This record gives sequence, C-alpha cells and structure tokens, in this order.
Amino acid sequence: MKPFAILNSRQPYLKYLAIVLTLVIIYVLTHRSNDYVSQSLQSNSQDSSTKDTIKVPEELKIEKEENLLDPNQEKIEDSYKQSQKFQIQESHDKMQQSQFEPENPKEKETSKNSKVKATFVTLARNEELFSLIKSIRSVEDRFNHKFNYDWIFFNDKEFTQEFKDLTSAIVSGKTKYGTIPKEHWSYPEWIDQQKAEESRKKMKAAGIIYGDLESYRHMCRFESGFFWRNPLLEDYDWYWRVEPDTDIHCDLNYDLFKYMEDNNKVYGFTISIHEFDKTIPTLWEQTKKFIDLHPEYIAENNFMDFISNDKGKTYNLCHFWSNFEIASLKFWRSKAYQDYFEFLDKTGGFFYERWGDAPIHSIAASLFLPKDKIHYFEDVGYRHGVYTQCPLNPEYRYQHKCHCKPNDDFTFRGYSCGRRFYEKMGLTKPEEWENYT
Ligand SMILES: Nc1nc2c(ncn2[C@@H]2O[C@H](COP(=O)(O)OP(=O)(O)OP(=O)(O)O)[C@@H](O)[C@H]2O)c(=O)[nH]1
Ligand SMILES: [Mg+2]
Repeated sequence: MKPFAILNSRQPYLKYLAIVLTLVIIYVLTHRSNDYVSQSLQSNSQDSSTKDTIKVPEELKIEKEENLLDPNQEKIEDSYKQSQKFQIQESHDKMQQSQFEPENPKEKETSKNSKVKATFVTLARNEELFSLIKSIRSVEDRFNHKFNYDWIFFNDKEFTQEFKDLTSAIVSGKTKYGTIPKEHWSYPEWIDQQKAEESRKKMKAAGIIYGDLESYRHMCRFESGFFWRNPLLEDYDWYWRVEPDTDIHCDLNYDLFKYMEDNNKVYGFTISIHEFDKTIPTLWEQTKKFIDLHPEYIAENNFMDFISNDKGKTYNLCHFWSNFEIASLKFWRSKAYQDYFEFLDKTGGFFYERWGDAPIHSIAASLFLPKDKIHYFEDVGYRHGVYTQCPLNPEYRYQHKCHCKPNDDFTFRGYSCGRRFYEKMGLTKPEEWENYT
C-alpha cells in the first residue's frame, strides 16, 4: 500500500478517524513531556530546600534558581548534578576542617583576641613599586585584610605620589611614608671613604654579589642599626618586614604578631641559609671581641649551636633570611643589641667589607636571646627571589589553599640551614622531609 493511501480512500469516515487519532496522539505526547519537566522541577526544588540546611553559598543558590526557570531539561539536570557536587565538596571540606582543627591550635588561640601594637615595614625604591605591590597584595590577600595592620614605608629618597597612591590603595591598614634622615644613610665620620672604595673595587673584581654597590652597604647598615630608631616606629612593639619580589603561599588564618606576643617569642623567620663568607671575613672575629667585652649580654640557653659548629670558635655562616622577619622592636632597642651594633659599626665592616643585616640580626638573636624566643614560621609558605619555603604537609597545603610546589621547598636542601635549625632547636622534622632534600 502506498503511504497516505488511507487519505485517498473513498470511505470518508476513515479520513475523519485518522485526523481524530492524530490529534489524540499529539495531545497525549505533549502532556506527558510537560509532566516530566514539572516532576523534575519539583524534585530539584525539594533538593534545594534540603541543601539549604547545609548552607549553600548565596551565589550558588542564585545560579540554581535561575536554572530552575530554564525550560531546558538537560540544563536543569546538569545544574542539579553540579549542586550535588558542591554539596559533597562542602561537607568534605567541613570534615577535613574538623579533622585539622585540633592540630592547628594557633588559629584557635589568636583568632578571637585583639590586635597588638604592630606594623609592616618596607624599605624600597620608587623604581621597585610594581614588584613591591605584588608582595603587598600577597600579604594583604593571605593575611592582612583580616587584621588591617598599618604599613610603614622607608626610602632614602622622597617617595613619588604614584608610589604613595598605589600602595595606600592596596594596604588595608594605615600607611605612613618616611624619608630616611641623612645620618642613617651616609658615611659616619670615622670611615675612610678611599679605603671603602678600594674595597668595593676588589670585591667587584672577585665577583662578589653587590660587592661594588655603595647603596647596598647603606641599606644593610640601615636595616641593622637604624630602621627601628625611626620616629614612625615609636608607637609599635612589633614589625613584619616585607620586600619587593616576595610571595606568601598559604592562607594565614591567625594573627602572627599576636602569636609572637602571646608565646613570648622575639624573633620569627621562614627561611635560613648560609651567608657568602667573602662578604663577612672579619664579622665573627669582631663578634668574639664583643662577647669578651660583654659576657653579660650572652643569654643562658642561647642558640650558639645554630650559628657555630665548634661552640663559638668559628661562625658556620647560618643566618635567618631577614627579608622576611616578624620580630620585636624592643629587642633591637635593647642595650645589648644597641651596644653590639655600635661596636660593629665602629669597625667599619659595613663599608670595608659588605656585612649584611641578616647575619648581624641572626647572630644577635642567637646570642642575646634564650633559644626558645626564636620562632620558625613553618606554616607561612614564602618566596623571595629563587628561594621558597613550602609547607610539606599536603593536608595543611590543601586546607590553607597554598599555591607553592613542595618540591621547591628549600628548608632541607643543601645550602639551607633548616635541618640544623630543627636539630639544634630539638624540633621534629615534618614527616615528609626526606623526600625533599
Ligand atoms: N630606598 C632604597 N631601598 C633599597 C636600596 N637598596 C635596596 N633597597 C631595599 O632594601 C631591601 C633589600 O635589598 P635587595 O636589593 O632586595 O637585596 P637582596 O640582596 O635581594 O637581599 P636579599 O633579600 O637577602 O636577597 C629591598 O626591600 C630593597 O627594596 C636603596 O638604595 N634605596
Ligand atoms: Mg631582597
């Protein structure tokens, strides 16, 4: 039979029957599919009300409601699957969080308490603005937007308006800008500048990093002996030093300043490393002379073991990398440290050699403080230049949204002093450390 032959039939009632049947089939089909859509809408809205008790973030709720209005069934099903995924992820996060909480008492201890008298401190040049604001952004995003501590900027020249505007726009606390007074950034009268110049030439010829730079020497002397005397810092007890070209890798959910204060710590760091010996040929000899003059400044239970392998005969070059420091200003203002700085400064070593503030701060902290006042912030996740600290515990990194690669962690690598620090401080190394040496 040819297709549609029935419509050409000579019996007209068959024609009417076919039309009626077609209409009935169309009606049944369209009503069944509507029922299906409305059923799935219903089941979806029921799910959304049960999920509400599990606290779905507002933005997901909106997305879900929009999807409910979408007549496209496939999209509705997709969004439903998606929201289930979020639900599972959320409860998984909560489970992880509760597993983790007891192991991170710092976050509990400090979160509810008030702020301390603390500020960030940055020494920088106008030309470093764009590298610096990345560092500031990182500190703000990971920490300071929750605490709003102030930020003090120092420069040996006037800061530009652009520098002030951009940094102030990013810092969540107050910002203050200081031009370093000349007496904190120039040659003291006892320095033979001719001799200093010759020494720079020799260091340049020997390929010593920054060996030829006059400004670098003023910078190291300023960081050793003057920043903490600046009137802008008078109102503060604590500082956190931040430099251009640095990153904070992990969320910091507690007040690190408050942690230092509440736990009677004085000096905190993230990376320790060996110094280039050619930059400090006589620093240890001079330090030993100072110790002989002032044995009263040497703390009981000090940390000499960290900086010397032979009970003080020689310096092993280990130091805390001072581009990250959270420390007490009272320590630098103490008589012991001030006398140590004056003594070193008189020898001219900042200019005739190329003494860094890092070994000077570290030697002072290791000798004048009981070792339990030195704190290693193993949980920050920090990078400056090519060196990185990355917490090795995967669960910690996950919980604190760290963006570092554990393989980049420097703590237990050859040139670091991390292993020595753990051993001499009597700390247990992280479980994973041997995979990252
Ligand atoms: N205003 C000013 N700041 C300087 C000058 N030289 C260095 N700085 C700052 O002092 C800090 C240390 O200087 P860097 O050039 O980073 O020295 P570095 O060798 O990288 O030191 P590390 O951090 O140990 O690697 C940085 O915050 C610089 O911005 C200078 O001549 N003027
Ligand atoms: Mg630097």
